Amino acid sequence: MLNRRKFIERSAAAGMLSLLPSVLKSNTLSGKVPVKKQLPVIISTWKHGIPANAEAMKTLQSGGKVLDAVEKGVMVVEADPENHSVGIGGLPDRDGHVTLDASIMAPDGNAGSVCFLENIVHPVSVARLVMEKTPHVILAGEGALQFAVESGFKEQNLLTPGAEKAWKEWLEKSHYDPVTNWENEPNKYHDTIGLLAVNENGELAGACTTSGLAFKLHGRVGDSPIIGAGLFVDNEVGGATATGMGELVMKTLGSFLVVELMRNGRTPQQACEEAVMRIVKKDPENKRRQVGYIAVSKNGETGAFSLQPGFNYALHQGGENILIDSKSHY
Ligand code: SD4
Repeated sequence: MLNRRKFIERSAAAGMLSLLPSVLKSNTLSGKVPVKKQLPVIISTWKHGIPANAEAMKTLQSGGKVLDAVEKGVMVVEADPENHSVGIGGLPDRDGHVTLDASIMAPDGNAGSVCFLENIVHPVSVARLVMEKTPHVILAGEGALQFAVESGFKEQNLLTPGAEKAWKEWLEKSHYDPVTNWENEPNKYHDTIGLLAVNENGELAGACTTSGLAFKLHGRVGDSPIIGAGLFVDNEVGGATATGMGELVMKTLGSFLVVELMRNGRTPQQACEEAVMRIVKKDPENKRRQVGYIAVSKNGETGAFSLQPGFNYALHQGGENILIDSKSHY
């Protein structure tokens, strides 16, 4: 646990360290996790990040753009029907609708997203088209679906038998209380995927995609499609993405906060910790909920931090693609 005193000590130490040349700063808050500054790097949330990272790295290595890499990486998870929190197979809202949120950001600062979108397996690709082919940033619901279909996406029922069964079981009690770390239950290792990539030239992109909170109210939109909340990338600085209870992330505009803290000299690790501490300070819900951030700087340094234990992330760097347990506040 990072108590207040330790946090203040660390922050003070970090303040002094900011006076040092960056090469000396690399081991500040990393704990057991080795801090590398090596490009290219791909980092993503949860265990499903491992295959997503592999696809993203393959895309980079075969000459793809960093934007292609983040899109292709998260598409692996969107297409997996066994994953009950992203794309097809996602758990529905309480009325039985699978409604998807996704966003994407490019190195030039451009951004696109969709929210409350039904019947499309790859919302991230629709988000990319919103970014590239329209003057807008977000399309929602029926309008997003209309745009997707007109752009050539096929409609498909996303409610798999497994997800429908889970929903019907939930309906028996209809008690709504988002569970912390349910993604870590056996055979349910999944949650929102947020993925950030920096290519060999230091160009950054990010993507985030989810079916949101299981059994949410119909019409609920989470943090993932809100630029600055669930995802933010600034090619001059770095990127950040969030997972967990989106309401806490939105109220603190968490990913933007992480990137701004990095802009002001924090390492990715320090920035993630400070953004989590902002939630601890501002939101009484924090004790019962999970939020996790991951971040990467332009030079390839990474960080992660969560409210509760149990959050993990996948890091592909220096020829290894590994799952790492995040440090947490509690
Ligand atoms: C949301 N942040 O919709 C997403 C869901 C998530 O752990 O990541 N849950 O709030």
